[in-house]
Amino acid sequence: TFDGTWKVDHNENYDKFMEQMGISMVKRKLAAHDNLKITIQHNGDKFHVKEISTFRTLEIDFTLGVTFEYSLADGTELSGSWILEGETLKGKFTRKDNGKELLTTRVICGDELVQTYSYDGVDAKRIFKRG
Ligand code: MYR
Repeated sequence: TFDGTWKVDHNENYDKFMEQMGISMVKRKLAAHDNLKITIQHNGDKFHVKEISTFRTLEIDFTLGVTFEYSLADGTELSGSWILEGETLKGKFTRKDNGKELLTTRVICGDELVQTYSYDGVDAKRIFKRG
């Protein structure tokens, strides 16, 4: 289950991914150490995610398959939705400023939650441990 609190442990190719997203070097350096912690609770199709980082604290509610809005810490606005395919949460979001797609997945691997990101040909991962 995805439920519980997850703290980011390490990243793979996240700097390149953020660069592709157009994020400045200074912001990327900060974002690489954002101490992201997410708490996921879900009940059927309804998810509640609490996100805490050095940038902000916010709470997000979404329903699988239902489009919602989400803003990144730098203000970039996305619109999209999550679905569950087997054991994998698959998110398909679109940037409102340029129409490009950001794909993301969440999957539990052993005692880790692995989130993948894909944007404009660049893939990255953030690996979380229970916290
Ligand atoms: C959630 O389930 O946590 C809320 C919705 C997440 C939407 C997509 C997340 C993409 C985050 C990309 C980070 C990019 C930093 C450049």
